Amino acid sequence: VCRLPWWRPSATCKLWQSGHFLPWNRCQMLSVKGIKMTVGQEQQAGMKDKPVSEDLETQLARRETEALFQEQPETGNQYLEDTLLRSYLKTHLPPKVLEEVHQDLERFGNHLLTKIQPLSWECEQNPPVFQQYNAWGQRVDHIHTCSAWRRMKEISAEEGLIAEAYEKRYSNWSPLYQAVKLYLFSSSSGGFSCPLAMTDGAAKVIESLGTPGSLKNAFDRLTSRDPKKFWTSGQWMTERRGGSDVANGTETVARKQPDGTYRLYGFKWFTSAADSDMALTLARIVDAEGQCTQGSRGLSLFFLRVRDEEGNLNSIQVQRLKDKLGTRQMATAELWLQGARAELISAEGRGVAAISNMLNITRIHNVIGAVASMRRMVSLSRDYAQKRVAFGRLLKDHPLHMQTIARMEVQVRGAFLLLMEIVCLLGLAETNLASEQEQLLLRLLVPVAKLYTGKQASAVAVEAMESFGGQGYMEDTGLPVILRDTLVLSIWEGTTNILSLDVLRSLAKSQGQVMAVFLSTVQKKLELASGTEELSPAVQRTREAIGNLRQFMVAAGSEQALTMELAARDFSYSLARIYIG
Ligand code: UCC
Repeated sequence: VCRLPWWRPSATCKLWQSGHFLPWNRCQMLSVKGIKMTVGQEQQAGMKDKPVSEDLETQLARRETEALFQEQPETGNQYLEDTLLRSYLKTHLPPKVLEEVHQDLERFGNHLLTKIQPLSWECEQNPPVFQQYNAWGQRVDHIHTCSAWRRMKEISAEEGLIAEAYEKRYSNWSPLYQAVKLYLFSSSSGGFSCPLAMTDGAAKVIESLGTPGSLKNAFDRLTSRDPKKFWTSGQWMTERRGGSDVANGTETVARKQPDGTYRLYGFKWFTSAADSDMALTLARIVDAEGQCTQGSRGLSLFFLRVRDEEGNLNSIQVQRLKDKLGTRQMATAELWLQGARAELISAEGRGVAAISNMLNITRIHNVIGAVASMRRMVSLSRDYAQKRVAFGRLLKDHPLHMQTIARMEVQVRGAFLLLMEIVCLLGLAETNLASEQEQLLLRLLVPVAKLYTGKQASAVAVEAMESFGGQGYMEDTGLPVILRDTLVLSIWEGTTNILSLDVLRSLAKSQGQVMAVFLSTVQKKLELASGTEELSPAVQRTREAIGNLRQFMVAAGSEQALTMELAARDFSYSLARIYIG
């Protein structure tokens, strides 16, 4: 009752003073003036002259309404509840690894439920705030983040969400273990998955460069389990001309300094997790004549700290924070680089190739985020179906409703298995155990999975939202937050079309070898599946799809490049569906 802003226990309210609420029938015996008013009308009328009975009437009327409210859908320990995840780990991990990992994941699942999930909501409620000037007119450019967001950073270190992959405690299984933790964390991370993606990508780039001495400190911090040491990284690629055509869109220039470092000048138009400690970014090196090479060949990769030891910005000005549809928990900013001190970390002109290591990692994180958000939405939908009664039955007893949920469940499971395939391959590649074929397959499957699951996640999230009826559309259920955050997955880290073209790039660069590996891998899986009677219709359909794909490729071989470009998206979707199948 006290939650209602218009209800105040007044001096005249004897009932309140006595500490008793009368039952409904006794209430009716009191004054009945105004008793037919609705809650809304009463609000308008105000409370000043209301008789005692009116308060009670409203309370009780409201209680009756409350009795109509639905039970809230919930998830429990997401690790324990995820039967596919658990069976996957059981069938793939060596027993010793499984034992240790299982214990940690069960604990982590509880921690997510009790401690981390509430922080996630806090992050959503307290988005970052940008303060450009202090009270005395000095420019401070401070991005204020909430305590829950900062706690997420500590938790990420404590849980080893990045460290796990680099410590390689479980050899080639470490990246899979890391991915599973990130998958469980993702939907409860309050957007912190984004800085983690870029942090992992930056660590990967530094590792692939052989961790040069000058970057050792950064690498140790990115991969640290100590919250006091742990750094996150940004990935500043997008400039005002756009984010896909990096080769032509990058205007930032780098001027070499006498001490061998560089100073960067330019405008980074979309920098996610702008509160990060460091960043990797692209710029064009200016020669002695003040000229620089245009296009991709003019781009080099740089490392920079965002602030110095005293906390001052590294000759960077924050123009403003972006006003985004989703991922509002995370500060995305427009940044002016006004001579930011940076270190060249790629060969000159090899910036795009060097940062592609980062892109491939962040794209895998994108897949993790996509599968996680689908999992969360469908799990909530499933739970709700066991609680909500409509037309005299629980939703779960309505066949059409269950068919809808089952179809979503198939989507999630397929996407999950595709993700697991990728992180298994990544694990082999990271430990130098991957064959050339496995490396090629990984190169192909990353863009395929990113583009497919990014789109799939939005569709599944919308469908799942509908399964809650109007409630799904209500902000305070938290469901629209998941939907908004999911919508970005097909946009950032390469849009669907850009990634479809990346699929073609991988085909061209390997002279078709990636396709040969893809087809032989799928054939092997089909042979295994054909031993199971129940799977024969699925095997048959997948074989037909492969037949169509082969026919298309033969026909496209004699066509212009335009044909392949026009087909790139459908072609990539086919690869995803066949592999998932
Ligand atoms: O910055 C961002 C942060 C947002 C936060 C994200 C967090 C995600 C978290 C999710 C958690 C839930 S968003 C901005 C992201 N921007 C992009 O993704 C860029 C999209 N555009 C592309 O991907 C384009 O295709 C480009 C930039 C790669 C095209 O560049 P170029 O220079 O025109 O491409 P080239 O000339 O074809 O490639 C240059 C070299 C080639 O190597 P060489 O020279 O040896 O032949 C390519 O093979 O780079 C190589 N390369 C690659 N190698 C290009 N892409 C790849 C790749 N994916 N893998 C390996």
